[in-house]
Amino acid sequence: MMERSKISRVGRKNQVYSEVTGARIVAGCVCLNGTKDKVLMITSSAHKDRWILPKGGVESDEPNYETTAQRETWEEAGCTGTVTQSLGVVQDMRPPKEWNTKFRKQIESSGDGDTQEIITHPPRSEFHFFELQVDQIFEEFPESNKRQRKYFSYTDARKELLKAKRPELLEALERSGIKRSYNS
Ligand code: 5FA
Repeated sequence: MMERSKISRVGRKNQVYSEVTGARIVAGCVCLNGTKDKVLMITSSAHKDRWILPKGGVESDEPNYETTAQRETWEEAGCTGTVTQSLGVVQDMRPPKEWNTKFRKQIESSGDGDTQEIITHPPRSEFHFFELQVDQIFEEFPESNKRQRKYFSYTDARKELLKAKRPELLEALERSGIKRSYNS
């Protein structure tokens, strides 16, 4: 039984980072309704008009990513349920903040066709996603006065994640078993 705390864990003190790439390790859930044709989304706290999926930083005292994913889903979306499958890892591959516009343009135009120079960078974050079948939705939860929450069809969720420029969250949704309707 998952413990439903009254407040969110805050701060980055116990945040876990990848030993290999230095990426911040994050876990979250694709929360599906009973008929698997809707996904529960929340608004981002940084951009209140953008809809995203519940997720957050893995902390060093947590036993596994599934526990973090369910904790974050409770704190941010106020729902509990059963994890039905792991959706693997998706990454935030935005270029590092230190790469200024001029440098990025140089990289994009580098290479003469034959010898394309490949310049890579590590991911900023790695997201471990799980599919969760929603059992219960609560009115009051730690971030209920900070976020909006709503169910979306696959088509509408896809639109929102494209609008929010979150390809990694869209990839997690695509890997889930959400039903895609043929006529929309
Ligand atoms: N962030 C912003 N844009 C991103 C992108 N396109 N790809 C990947 N990561 C991106 O912002 C949360 C964090 O995600 C920010 O630190 C930002 O650098 C990064 P958000 O995803 O818009 O969600 P939020 O504003 O609701 O943030 P919180 O839930 O409060 O924070 P976290 O998701 O970091 O989780 P936590 O604080 O609960 O551990």
